Amino acid sequence: MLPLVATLAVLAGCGDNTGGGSDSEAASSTPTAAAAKLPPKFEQGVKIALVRQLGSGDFFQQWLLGAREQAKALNIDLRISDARNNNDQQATDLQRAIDQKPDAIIVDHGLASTVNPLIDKAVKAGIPVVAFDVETSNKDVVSIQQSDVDAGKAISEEMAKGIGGQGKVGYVYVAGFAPLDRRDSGWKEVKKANPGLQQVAQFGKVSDATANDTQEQANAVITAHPDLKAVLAPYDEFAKGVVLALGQANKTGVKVYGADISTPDIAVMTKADSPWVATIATDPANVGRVAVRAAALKVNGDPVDRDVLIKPSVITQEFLRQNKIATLEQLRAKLPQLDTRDTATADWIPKS
Ligand code: SR1
Repeated sequence: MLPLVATLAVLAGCGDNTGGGSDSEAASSTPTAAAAKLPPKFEQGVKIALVRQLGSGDFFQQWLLGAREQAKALNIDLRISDARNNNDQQATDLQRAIDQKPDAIIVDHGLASTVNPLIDKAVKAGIPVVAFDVETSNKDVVSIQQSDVDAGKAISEEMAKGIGGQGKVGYVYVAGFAPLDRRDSGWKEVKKANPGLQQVAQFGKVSDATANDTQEQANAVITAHPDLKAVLAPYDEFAKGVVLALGQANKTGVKVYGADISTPDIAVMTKADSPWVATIATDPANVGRVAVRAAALKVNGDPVDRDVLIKPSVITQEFLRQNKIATLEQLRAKLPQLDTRDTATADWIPKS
C-alpha cells in the first residue's frame, strides 16, 4: 500500500513591474499592529529589493503574495522587479538594485552566470543577499531552496512505483534553472536505479507562457510515442502543458507526475479522469515568506543558516480527492507539514 502523502527529511534549518525593470511596492508605510515590537530599524522602515527572473504562473504569483504579506508585517518596503525571463533585464534590475543601496536584496531565480557576478558585487558593497533558487557559492549569501534534489528523487520514485518500474516515459526539463537542474539530479538517480524506465523524450520550454509552449511540444511527443506510460514534469506549468496536450489528443492511460501546488493545480489534478496523479510541493506562499524573513534577519544582524532547505511533500490525486480538497487553503489545513513558520525566524518576528 503506497502512502498517500510522503514527506522528505528536513535538511536544515501586484505592484510588480511586469515589463521588466524596477518598481516600488511599498508594502505599507503604516506601521502594522505587530510593528510596535519590531527592532527600531524596522519601526523606521526597511527597504528590500526583490529581483525576480520570472513572475508569471501560479507558483510565482503565490510566492509573491506570501513575500508581500511578510514584508507588510515587518514594515518592509519591498521593491519588486520582474525580468519576465529576460536575463539581460534581470542583470540590469540587479545592478539598479545595488545602486539604490537597499537594506537587503532578494534574488528570486536567475541563471548562475547572470546573477552571481552581481550577487558577489552586492555582498562586497555590504548589502545582505538572500538567493532563492539560485546556484551560488558565495558563503555570505543565504541560499533557499525546496530540497530540490530530494524533491526530484521523490516524485521520480512515485512515478516508478506508479507504472510498476517499467515503461516509456517522457521528461520535461529545461537546463539552467537551479531547481530544475537539482530535480534532474534526483531523476537521474532514480533512472539509474530503475533500468526498466525508458526515457524516450525530453522537451519543455520556460517562457512567459510556459504551459502553452510546453503543450505544443508535448503534442509531438504524444504522437511520436503512442505507448508512453508516464510523463515526469517537475514544475506545475510543465505538468499543466502536458495535461492540456493529452486532453487535446484524447489520449488516456498516460500518468503525469508534477511539482508545485496551487488552487488551479488542485482543480486540474482532481478533475475527472485527470492524468496528473501526483505532485511534489511546498506551500509557495510560505516559501516567499521565508525569503523575506531571512532577509530581515540579515538586516537585523541575527543568525540565519547559510542553506535553508524547505521540505516538500508528495501530494497525490487520491489524497486530494479522498479529503475533498479543492483549494490551497484546504490543503494547508489537511497537511500541517506545509507550515514553515519556524523556519528562518526570531522572537521579534510575529508568527502570522
Ligand atoms: C523555471 S523554475 C520553476 C520552479 O521554480 C520553483 O522552484 C518552483 O517550484 C518551480 O517548479
